[in-house]
Amino acid sequence: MNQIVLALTTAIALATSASAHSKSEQTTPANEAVVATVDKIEIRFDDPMRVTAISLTGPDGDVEIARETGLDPVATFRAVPVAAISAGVYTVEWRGLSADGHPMQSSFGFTVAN
Ligand SMILES: [Cu+2]
Repeated sequence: MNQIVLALTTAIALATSASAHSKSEQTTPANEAVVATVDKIEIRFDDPMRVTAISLTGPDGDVEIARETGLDPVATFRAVPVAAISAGVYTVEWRGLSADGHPMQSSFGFTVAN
């Protein structure tokens, strides 16, 4: 009986780790960084993420960005600002679909100083 319980516990633990959410590991610019300019926005994931929505908001509101990676799951998501970015505090918000199929969302921020 105890062996059956142990085997079940192990199976559940394996299933849980195999279906863990993808998550954001690092970003460019780094969260809370102070940068002189922004020529790209990158989000690196531990497992491929399908980024379904992303926005960049600054002191003057929404900033237009162009995706360089499409709607397929990627380990590194990349987008570029369409125009030069002025000084101020910015927030990137994104939503996506994790490799295990769960919807994810997160945000990070940085300051452009010049
Ligand atoms: Cu999940």
